Amino acid sequence: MIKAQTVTVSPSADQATLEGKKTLRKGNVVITGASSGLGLATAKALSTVGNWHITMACRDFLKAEKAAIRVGMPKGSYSVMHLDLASLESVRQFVDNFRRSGKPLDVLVCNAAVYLPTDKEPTFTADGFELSVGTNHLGHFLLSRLLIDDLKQSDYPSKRLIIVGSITGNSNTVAGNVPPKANLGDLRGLAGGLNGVNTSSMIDGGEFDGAKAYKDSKVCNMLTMQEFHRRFHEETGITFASLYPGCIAETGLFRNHVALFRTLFPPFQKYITKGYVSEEEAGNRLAQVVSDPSLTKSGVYWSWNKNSKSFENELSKEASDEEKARKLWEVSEKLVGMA
Ligand code: LMG
Ligand code: NDP
Ligand code: PMR
Repeated sequence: MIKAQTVTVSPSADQATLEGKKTLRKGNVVITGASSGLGLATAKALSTVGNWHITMACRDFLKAEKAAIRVGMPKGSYSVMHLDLASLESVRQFVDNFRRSGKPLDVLVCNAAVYLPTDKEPTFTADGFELSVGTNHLGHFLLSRLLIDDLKQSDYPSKRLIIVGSITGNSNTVAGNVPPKANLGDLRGLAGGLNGVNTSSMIDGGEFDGAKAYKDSKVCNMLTMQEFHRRFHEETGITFASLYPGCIAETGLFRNHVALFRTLFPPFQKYITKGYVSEEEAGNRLAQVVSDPSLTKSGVYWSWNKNSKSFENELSKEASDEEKARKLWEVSEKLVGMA
């Protein structure tokens, strides 16, 4: 059994005031890919507030432990649990282990991702799905489909499921029009299992393109958030949200890109597009979506303006297509063994 920890918080920043209570137990948040970049910065931001316990769901246990210590997360504010999103078996094991920890689940953040822009040939997850869509979308899809039951059971006043999206998956922006553009087509490749053997490794059935596969996976993330909202929000009161945290041009996401890109990209974003944001600032933004009492609206894709103020952003036509979202849900359920 867990012992509920109570902390007194100032009424202005207190989610419990939503319920009219004076104290609130610690919130329990699971963040995937918290060993670097945005996930780590978010974990750090939440750990310093004091009223969160962060489960860092990471594929590299030691790297995550070291990272938490390096950024100064207080001991006791976090635990590291193994999760490899590129294996459905590992996702199921993580869910079992988390349940065994006895912690309630109050907020789940699907943050981890891989980006393979320079690969000429596809690589695959343990289950044979193309690696970027397999990790970024299908691994998270199974994780959140399973953990929705745990979120439902939590007695926390503001329960949330957050799936990180991006501007590059939205073709209603300049960034979303840099080729190769996201396009899920009629999902024929996904329906075939993305295995690159008897079907295409790309969702739309086309030739492998790592940069496109990443952008497609982000469209899947944003569609999944909305489909969750339609299926579960009214019944459960859970807040479903996605976001574009800004261009965090120096994270590990670009580790596989050519060296020239890694050198030019940060100054390009800082001085030309002005879309650049530091890891720390981006972490504060995602931490807001986790815990800010004013960000409880469900079905929303958050972005931030020049003054770092949040606003509800508009998604592209494809990233808000209800029919596609429903089809994506059904096909994904089959692929992860939930249908
Ligand atoms: C490709 O690689 C892969 O080949 C492809 O398969 C696919 O995966 C794709 O999107 C995924 O990526 C990327 C490759 C081409 O990028 C590079 O290797 C070059 C890095 C390009 C980085 C983007 C920013 C480019 C802007 C450069 C400006 C530098 C600014 C420094 C500012 C300092 C200010 C003090 O990627 C591309 O698609 C990019 C193609 C365009 C690159 C060339 C554009 C030149 C634009 C010129 C701008 C002029 C700016 C001059 C700056 C003066 C400032 C005073
Ligand atoms: P990072 O590469 O720094 O972080 C990605 C994290 O995902 C790492 O912790 C990585 O683990 C983890 N990860 C990768 N594969 C797996 C796996 N199979 N199982 C478990 N964890 C895995 O990139 P960012 O911080 O930039 O990316 C975080 C999120 O932000 C992504 O969803 C990305 O799409 C999104 N985003 C990023 C933007 C940017 O400009 N950087 C802009 C918009 C959105 P490990 O440390 O072991 O490698
Ligand atoms: Mg982009 C005009 C604004 C803008 C913004 C906010 C981004 C964000 N980008 C913008 C513009 C441009 N980019 C332009 C004009 C170009 C052509 C020079 C350009 C190029 C470019 C490349 C090659 N941009 C990129 C790449 C990548 O490899 C990154 C990518 O697509 O990753 C999938 C990327 C990004 N630009 C962004 C953001 C946020 C990314 C990366 C991350 C992501 O979506 O997760």
